[in-house]
Formats: sequence, C-alpha cells, structure tokens
Amino acid sequence: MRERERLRIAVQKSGRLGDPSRELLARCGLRFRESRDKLFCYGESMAIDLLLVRDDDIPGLIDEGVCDLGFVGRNVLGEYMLDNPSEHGGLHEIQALGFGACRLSIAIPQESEWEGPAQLAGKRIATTYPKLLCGWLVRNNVVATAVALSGSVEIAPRLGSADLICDLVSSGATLQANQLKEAAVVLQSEAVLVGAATVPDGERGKLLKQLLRRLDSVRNVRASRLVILQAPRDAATIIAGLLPGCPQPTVTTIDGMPDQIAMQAVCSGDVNWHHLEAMKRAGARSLLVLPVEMMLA
Ligand code: PRT
Ligand code: ZN
Repeated sequence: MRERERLRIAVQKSGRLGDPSRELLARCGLRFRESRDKLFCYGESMAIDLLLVRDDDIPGLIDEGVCDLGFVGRNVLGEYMLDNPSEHGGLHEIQALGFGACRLSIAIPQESEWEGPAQLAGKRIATTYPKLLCGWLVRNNVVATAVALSGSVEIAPRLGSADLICDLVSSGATLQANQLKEAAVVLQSEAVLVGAATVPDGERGKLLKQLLRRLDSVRNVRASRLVILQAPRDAATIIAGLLPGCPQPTVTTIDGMPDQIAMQAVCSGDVNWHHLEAMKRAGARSLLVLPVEMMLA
C-alpha cells in the first residue's frame, strides 16, 4: 500500500470540542473545504485534512494509524489508554490546548458529609469512566465497585442502580440539579492534542512538526501582550523589572530628549492594572498594552 502523504487530524464532529478545535486550526493558518457529508475536510492551505467523528472514536483512529493527530478530552484519552494497552506503540498527550476544561469527580448526596475516600468502601459508583475511577480507587486503597454506564450517570442513584456517581463536572449545575455535590476529583481534564508515540516519517512527519510549531506559537501569542511606554532614562531598569513574565525589553532613544527612552516588550501572561500603576509610579507614561496577533521566534 502506498504511504499516505497528507497529515490527517481527527476532530469532534459536533459537541463541546468541535468548534474550539477548528478555531485553533484556523488560527494556525489552516483552511478546509468540507465534503458534502460533512465527515471529511480537505486541507486547502496545507496538506492537512480533518476527519470529523465522535470524540470517543478519536484515540482508536490514531492508534490504528487512520489519523496522525486528534483533539480530544484528557478524560476520553485517559480511559482509552487504560482500556487498550496498545500493540501499536501507544498514544501520548502532546500538549494541553487550553479549552474544554472540566473535572472527572466523585459526587455524593448533598446531605452527606465528605470524610475522605475510605467512606466509599463497598459502594457502587456509576460512571462512564470505569478504568479512570478504578485507578483512583486503587491509589486511594478503597475497595468499591465501578458500575459502567454509557450515559445519564447522574440519575443512577435515583434509579437504585448505584449509590454514588463519578462524572464530568464543569459549572456543577448538573450535580446541584440532581441533589449531588462534588466530593473528590479523579482527573483534571481539558482538551488535549493526542498523537502516536512515534512521529511518522517523510512528508507527514515534516507537516506534523510544522503544525506543532504553529500551535505553540498560537498558544504563546494568546498569552502575550505587547507593552509600549516612555520613561525617564534613569527609571528604565526599575520599570523593566516590573514587566510581568521577565521579558527582555527593547529600549530606544527619543529624538531631542536625551534623558528619556521608549521601551517595548512582549510580556507573557497577564498584564493587569496593578502592573500598569506600578510602572506609572516608577515614572512610566504613555503606557500601551496591545494583543499580539502572530509571533515567530
Ligand atoms: O457526540 P460525541 O460523542 O462526540 O460527544 P459527547 O456528547 O460524548 O461529548 P461532549 O461534546 O459533551 O463533551 C466532549 C468533551 O468536552 C468531554 O469529553 C470533556 O472532555 C469536555 N467537557 C468539558 C465536558 C464538560 N465540560 C461538561 N460539562 N463534557 C461533559 N460535560 C457534561 C457534564 O458531565 C454535565 O453532565 O455537561 C454537563 C453539564 O456540566 P455542568 O457541571 O456545567 O452542569
Ligand atoms: Zn462522546
């Protein structure tokens, strides 16, 4: 069989992760043409295509070599990896993507007190993530039963099929609506980029590395701000020390004002009013904070 030359990424078709995943790829400069059945997107700007699928299928598609990369929740990836110790060299989380944050948590009835893992002994816990739950129970020396369900976990206690639940939580509103409360976090999750443990050879390998560099850059840009200011020359060192993220600022002279400087710096992380006020007290003026659109080191 001829080696596939185009890189293929598995993305959730609909649901919580579909849109943010595709937005992130668009920010990396990738443009696609969707097939009529909306299951395949042909990469027009680079030889990178998308397969639009259910999130649960993403780890398997990479494991089988159908796709090279995927955007999926750490919860889905973690459960798959525990369930399928791979014959194909394994999958790995390449990087966290900063969206889709949630927790896989054990929830107990609102009226119960949480006294620690030991109180779960002998209980039946309904979950869609039995392997992750069992791992947590073992690590906490608790003998309890994971009742594997494919959905509607939160109603299991009312139906009598379980005593407690272990489910994904973000705002906590669903737990509250079911008279439950979060007791212990089994896994902190968010969307992650997953790939095979071995990088493909040839053209696909080059594309993969190029895409990872762009994803890194998009992530850095998101967390970066360009700070521009003017200040007396003798305050420059103090002001540079107040810039968040310890950047190396560029300092230039201002024509006709030998005792004044202009400074600009790309700061990583949050630049807030507190930072600006501290710089102003140190002598800075004409302070500007701008978002960064693109960055290539
Ligand atoms: O159809 P497909 O199988 O592709 O989608 P799906 O229905 O299985 O997945 P989807 O789109 O619901 O979730 C995809 C991924 O988003 C999950 O695997 C998580 O990694 C992540 N994610 C982030 C969440 C949540 N937040 C979340 N809140 N997944 C599910 N929920 C559920 C939660 O279990 C609760 O029942 O949403 C409900 C509301 O949460 P609260 O706490 O805000 O009330
Ligand atoms: Zn799913």
